[in-house]
Amino acid sequence: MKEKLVEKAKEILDANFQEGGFTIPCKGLYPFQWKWDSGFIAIGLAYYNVKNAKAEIETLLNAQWENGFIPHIVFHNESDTYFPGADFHLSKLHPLASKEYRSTGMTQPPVTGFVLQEMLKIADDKKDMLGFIKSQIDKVYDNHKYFYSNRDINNEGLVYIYHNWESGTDNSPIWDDIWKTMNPPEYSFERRDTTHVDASQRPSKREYDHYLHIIEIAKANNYDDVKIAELSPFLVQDPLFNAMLIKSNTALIELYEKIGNNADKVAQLKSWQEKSIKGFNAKLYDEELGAYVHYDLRNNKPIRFVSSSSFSPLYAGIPDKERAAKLVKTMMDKFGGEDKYLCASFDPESDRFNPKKYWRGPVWINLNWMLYYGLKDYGYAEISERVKQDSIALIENDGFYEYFDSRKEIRKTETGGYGGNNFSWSAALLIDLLH
Ligand code: 2M8
Repeated sequence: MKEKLVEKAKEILDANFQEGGFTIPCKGLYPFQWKWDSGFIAIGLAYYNVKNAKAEIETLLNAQWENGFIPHIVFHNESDTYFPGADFHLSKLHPLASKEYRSTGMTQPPVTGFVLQEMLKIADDKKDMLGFIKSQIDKVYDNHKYFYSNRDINNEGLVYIYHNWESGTDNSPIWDDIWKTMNPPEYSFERRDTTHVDASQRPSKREYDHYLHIIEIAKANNYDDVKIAELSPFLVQDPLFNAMLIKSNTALIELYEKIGNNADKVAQLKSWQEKSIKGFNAKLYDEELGAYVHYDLRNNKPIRFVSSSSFSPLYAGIPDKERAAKLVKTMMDKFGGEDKYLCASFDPESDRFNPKKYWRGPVWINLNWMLYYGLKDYGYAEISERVKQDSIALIENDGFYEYFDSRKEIRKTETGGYGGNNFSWSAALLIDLLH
């Protein structure tokens, strides 16, 4: 069974790999290169196709802007199966945008640092992989420098995101209260996602109005970071995003130490890291909820909901042992019942939970993958093993879907896999989990 699943996963990754040297997340639905998808995909590829794994990362980093920014989507081709595309985002408005690649003017969680480290762990030929990393690592460092120089506006070691698409958890109920502070125009546009996937599993038209409106504001200001920080109605410190940055800092420090001769960069990374971990624990932990939460910088208040992002700091070594124990208890109490697969993307006890709709409740394999390793590192062998086995079972029973229903019993009458099928990061991370 294991061999068959891995074989199928490889077939999916191979079919989604494109001539331009990158992998689409899913045929039709997502026809370009996405930043954090690319990272997870490269991990899977590293097990059996080192050439493609390297190409994946190199292609993404080639689209980096002169200020170190790495965009969330790189529009390598002219596909019109996706909205909003290159002509809407207009990255060229920013003076330092890539001249060669069209992209969005927003980013996504900074996973590339820890992905490079994973690739080194996986590679048989360590010398060759370290050589590759040496050729790319400064770009990732520059990306971190971009974040700390432009997005830590209060100098507290925490960077902001200015759009829900930057979070990766696009329509999470976390953002609902922010939408209530906005009243965007009703744009007319042609959605493409709902031609590929059941509309009830995707964000609503009105939600898309909000998403587009934030971009219109950023575009009117040529994607200038200072202006965005001043004017964007959405300005959030996201625990998942910041945990990814911290995890990648650790990876960059260890990789630079292996490479040698980079004492200045190592010192800088260590200083960012110290401040970030301190700021993170001081500001984003909610004692009463026993979980990390988002902070709404625009409206100056914590967003007090528990989601799978709340537990992602385990993957980055952020909580101390005592706090980690509280996090695990919260996770198991709310998300961990025997009738459920771990780990729903949003609090199943909340009235905002929706088990079928995108980031409002379903299980996502990339978050599970992080939780598996995080829990394991903190010594929760049994629970981490359950996260792993649940992830495998979901894919085995339902298929290589984009997201999954956490409720076991619904499978008596229907399938529990939703969104796009033959989804690349579900395939790539399964290869890692089964290794
Ligand atoms: C989803 O997001 C895109 C926008 O970026 C969309 O809905 O059109 C999210 O799940 C995101 O995290 C992911 O990177 C992307 C591609 O898989 O799809």
